[in-house]
Amino acid sequence: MVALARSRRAPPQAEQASAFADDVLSGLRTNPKRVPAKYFYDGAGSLLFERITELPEYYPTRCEMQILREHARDIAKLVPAGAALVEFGSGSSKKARIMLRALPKLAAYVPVDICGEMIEQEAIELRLDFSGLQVLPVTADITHKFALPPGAMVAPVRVGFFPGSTIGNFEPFEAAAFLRNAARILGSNATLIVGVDLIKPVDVLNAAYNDAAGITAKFNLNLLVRINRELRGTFKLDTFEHHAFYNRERHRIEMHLASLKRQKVKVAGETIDFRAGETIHTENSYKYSIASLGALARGAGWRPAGVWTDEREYFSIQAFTLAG
Ligand code: AVJ
Repeated sequence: MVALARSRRAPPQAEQASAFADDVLSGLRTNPKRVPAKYFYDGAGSLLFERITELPEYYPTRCEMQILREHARDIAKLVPAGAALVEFGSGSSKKARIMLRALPKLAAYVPVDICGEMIEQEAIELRLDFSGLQVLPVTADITHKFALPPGAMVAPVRVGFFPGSTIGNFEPFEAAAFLRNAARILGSNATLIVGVDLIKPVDVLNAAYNDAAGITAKFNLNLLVRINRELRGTFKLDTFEHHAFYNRERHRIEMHLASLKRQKVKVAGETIDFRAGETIHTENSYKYSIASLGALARGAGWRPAGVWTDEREYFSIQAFTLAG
């Protein structure tokens, strides 16, 4: 029986809370106003996102799961025996489970996520379902530097797994920085498997972020609920509206929260003024072509090693390798 290494400690609560406060306040002081999309994922936000993935209009998760299921054996060929699989922004680990079933010789699975509660709970279940696999969760913000646990460092090679088109939340220059950082963290001979949403007809994109059931709107507005609760915010939810649209020039879905009237809101004791119609930009979800992501990855030192898509070419799994 393999000893289960203890999970790494989350950063002190105070430190996390102040990063949230600093980022929200500085984002609300600027014009146009913005808050980083990573703050959607508190407990309630993570659950709302899970519901989004089941919506009829939200194709990405279903497409990606289908690609993974259909090509798991092929993709698994890029993961050597004894490797550690490091998942960036793992959330519920639903996609990793497909990979794990195809990877019986994996040494360790390292889910890294900003939502500690979620991955600690998942780790317990994964250990039951994959006996003999070391599950080493790391609570960390993947946009910051973080260390891998010793159990991942002793493996002869590390494979990064970054599904969900989370890379689309980054500005292209940030995505390039992330890819460079992933190369550094994973080390020589690493492989990186990335799930990326593709450019497609605008109607399909707009519908995916404006679902009829209003779950995406709830997910977006939950950011204000979180600010109210954690930062003594006074946002009135019925005075803000969910806006989501495809920006063709920049190949991205933008999500905003629009103030329905001129108003003042307090956050952490500070007064924030809103004009009628003024928005808080809460998310970008960039869409790539296979070629455009390939170019970005090459610029960050990675070599394309495989591409898999669904039949409509809505979504892609792209693999890259590092030389020496
Ligand atoms: C988790 C970043 C892939 O951009 O599609 C879903 C988040 N936002 N609906 C996306 C999201 C609104 C999602 N990602």
